[in-house]
Amino acid sequence: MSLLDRIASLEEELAKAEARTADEAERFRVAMLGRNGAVTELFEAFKQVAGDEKRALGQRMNQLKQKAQARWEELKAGVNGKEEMTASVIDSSSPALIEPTGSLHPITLIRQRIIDVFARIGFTVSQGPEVEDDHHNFTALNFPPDHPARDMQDTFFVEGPGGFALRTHTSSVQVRVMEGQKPPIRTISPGRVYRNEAISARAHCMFHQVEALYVDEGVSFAELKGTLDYFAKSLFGPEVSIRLRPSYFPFTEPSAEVDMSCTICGGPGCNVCKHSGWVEIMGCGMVDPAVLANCGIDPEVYSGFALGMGVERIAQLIYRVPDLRLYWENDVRFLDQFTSAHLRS
Ligand code: 2NL
Repeated sequence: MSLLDRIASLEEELAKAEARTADEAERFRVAMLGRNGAVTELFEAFKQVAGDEKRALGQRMNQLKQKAQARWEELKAGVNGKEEMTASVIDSSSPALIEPTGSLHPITLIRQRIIDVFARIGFTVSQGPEVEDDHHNFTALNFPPDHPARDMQDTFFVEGPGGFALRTHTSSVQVRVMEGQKPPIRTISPGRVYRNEAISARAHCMFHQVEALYVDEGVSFAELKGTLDYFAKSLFGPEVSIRLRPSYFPFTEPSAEVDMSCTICGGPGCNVCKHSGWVEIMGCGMVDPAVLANCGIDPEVYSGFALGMGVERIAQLIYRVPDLRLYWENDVRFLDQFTSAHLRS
């Protein structure tokens, strides 16, 4: 048989070859491409061919070798597929795979905890528009016409007529509640608020606020203090205490900043409390009688307290978030820490 005929018959053999197991595929490789394999032997014979004939045959020889190799790869792949099929018997005793789950955002988690704490003492949740008019965001709240918060530098104004702006606090929602409802009023207003600030580790142009408002006959500062103490202990633990520092807001009189004993160091001082033992958690005060009157509530009959806090700030204290920008970068290494999957053991 000529070399050309032997090549052709081997190619036929290659095409017909089959393998049902890995052993059979390996036997094919040895029979064809092994040291004494048919293809290898043909190459030995090829060495004897005379020079000019060699060039013409060389290409066919190389094709044969490539075909043999390709066929071997095919047989191997087919075998692997089949072996996997027979091996995929379900092992009902093996532990279930826990699929990775998404998570609620830390701001969502803390906002819900704050809502729950107020819900237990009878506060409802109120919502309102994020684009507000001047009346609800400023005027009704006693902001004088020349107040700096009304400045372009502090507030995002919406282009066009009507003097609309992105609300700078959710007090605007509380104004809407008072305008539409008679006391007693017990409500909180969680929501996004906007301030025209440069973004840094401590400030953002958007943050989340929860305000609380209680209006009824005879509401006193003592009830405000009691509510603040209840709130701090519910959220941070029974060992925390609060203190008030006099402050100023246009819409409350008197007004105060609320500090809580530092939950990180417990008193002696650390970086978080700047070595004072106290951390600021919110602002509060008695609703200014002028604000009640602006909202159609008779200040001779009713009084009220209000408070407002930043959710990012509260979440920062609970989760020890070092930089506010982490909340909005959506880095899964940050977000993953709030999934419940890693809490399962
Ligand atoms: C803060 C301080 C505060 C209020 C919000 C309020 C609302 C009405 C009337 C009077 Cl309708 N007051 N809200 C009062 C005191 C402080 O927020 O630092 N927020 C992040």
